Amino acid sequence: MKIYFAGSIRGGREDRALYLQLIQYLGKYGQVLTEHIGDEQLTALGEDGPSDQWIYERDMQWIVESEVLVAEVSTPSLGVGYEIGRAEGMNKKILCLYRNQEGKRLSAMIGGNSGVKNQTYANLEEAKHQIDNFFRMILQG
Ligand code: 6IA
Repeated sequence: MKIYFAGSIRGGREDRALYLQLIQYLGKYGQVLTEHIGDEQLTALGEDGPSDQWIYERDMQWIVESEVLVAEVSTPSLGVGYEIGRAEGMNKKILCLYRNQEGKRLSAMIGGNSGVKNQTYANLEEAKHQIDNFFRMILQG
């Protein structure tokens, strides 16, 4: 199964170590196309490498190919929100993982959206548990 993992890049890289751990865990269920999102070297500027147009086209193609999109949505990111909306339009199965943080609230466009599975978690173990539940649901059809 191809899995698209979405996590903030230019929205802020504070959670990159967590993204890496989630990506590694998702490997249990399939091929994660977007492993670079956990890359320690990738900064919020994303300054090196291919053009933005190239990145956009490749990422859209990967969403088309994926069966599932898992997004970590604790750090608000235009790109992640856009990917969720596009994936929803393609009828992909979508899990959004959100860590409750004092003084912050998840966008209503995600939190109020019945087209995605929203789950909150407090730590990595809980996030893994939510991932397991989500894939159990999918695999049971
Ligand atoms: O708005 P954001 O940058 O936070 O959006 C992050 C989301 O958009 C991620 O889930 C990615 O799938 C996608 N995305 C945004 N920028 C990149 C990117 N730039 N590389 C891959 N996916 C991206 C880095 C360029 C790199 C070669 C240095």
